[in-house]
Amino acid sequence: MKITDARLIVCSPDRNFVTLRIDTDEGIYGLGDATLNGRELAVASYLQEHVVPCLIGRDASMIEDTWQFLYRGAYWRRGPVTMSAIAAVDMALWDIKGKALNTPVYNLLGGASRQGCMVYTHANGADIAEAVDSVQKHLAEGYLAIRAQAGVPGIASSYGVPKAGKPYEPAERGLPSESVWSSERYLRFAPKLMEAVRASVGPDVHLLHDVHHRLTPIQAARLGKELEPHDLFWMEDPVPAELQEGFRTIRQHTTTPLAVGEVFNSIYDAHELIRNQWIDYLRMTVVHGGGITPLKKAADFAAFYHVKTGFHGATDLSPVTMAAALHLGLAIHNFGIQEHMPHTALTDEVFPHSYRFEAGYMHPGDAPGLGVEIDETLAAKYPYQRAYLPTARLLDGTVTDW
Ligand code: CS2
Ligand code: MG
Repeated sequence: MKITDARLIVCSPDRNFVTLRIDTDEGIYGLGDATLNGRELAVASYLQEHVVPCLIGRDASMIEDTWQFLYRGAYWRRGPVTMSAIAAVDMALWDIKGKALNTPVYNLLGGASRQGCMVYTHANGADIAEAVDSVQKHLAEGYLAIRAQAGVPGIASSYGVPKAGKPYEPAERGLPSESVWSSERYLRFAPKLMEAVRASVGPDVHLLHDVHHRLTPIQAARLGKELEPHDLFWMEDPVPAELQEGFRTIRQHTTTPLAVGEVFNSIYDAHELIRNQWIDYLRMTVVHGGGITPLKKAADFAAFYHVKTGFHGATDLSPVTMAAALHLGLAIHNFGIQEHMPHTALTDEVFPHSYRFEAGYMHPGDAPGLGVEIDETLAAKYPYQRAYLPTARLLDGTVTDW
């Protein structure tokens, strides 16, 4: 089965997405997600200018060989742009293989290991009361696991909390916005938030919280200890994770489970964290981690060290990545949980899909391949609009991590 064409579909139904379509001489095509929030056109250009010319004529059935060719053949390795581009090719080839064999991709990864993938969604509010209400709303929708975030007193706008009246969207059209951050004010507040949320839901609901890379290791150690009575499913991204060893400090002080990795693009970003059991959940995502092929390997490596998966699933990853994550999550043994920030209705209209939510779980469906399509006519009505992730500064103006 030869690749005859590969082309990019860049669109912006409520937010930007980059999709790769690969066509073959047997009339079967596959889709891959290449979306990198805030740097979408960098990946589109990498694919269009440097990868697509190498794909034409290649055997579409050779998924591993194509991945190795694109990874090692570039000479320059890793990084979110390169790995998102390789991921899009990888996802499309798995989609093609599933369609050619008339089976869903999870069947090619070992078959289902569970009935469905438990998911968590985002609850948030301008203050604790609003956040508690938001948690209750999502409980009523059937979620068994919920992430809680709230506005921090004394900080104008906090991570994970939408601007008044808008759905939360981690990308803003126009140039990067600047917000102010104070870890001190946050550290005084976060335990109160999680105490109130736990009191409102009782002991059985899985609660998660995202620190979003903002603390030092010892601050994260303090927060983890103070959150222990509220029995979190995980505390996410406590510190920027370039220094994997920073997690040793956190681990020495707290039993609150730790999750990290949504910004990782290679197992080498996490292998010390996993080998030393400094984390409990690996958050790498199919699109930014290089595709299904390397994510399966990363999950298998993590399994040896009692580390489970918690694949990233924000709205800035397209429905193609959500589908791929669910196929992988359904098959691997050490699945932990899947993030589910539902896309907007318009995005779901542009990307019709077979995955479904039911009673706190998601299933990829049994359509051959990944089970996602793209309505190119509708997509063309929503052209790309430059958008950036927000940035942040401390109270004294020093740039910090958003
Ligand atoms: C967040 C993301 O979902 C999460 O855990 O960290 O929403 C993140 O802020 C965005 O994906 C950044 O593009
Ligand atoms: Mg996060």
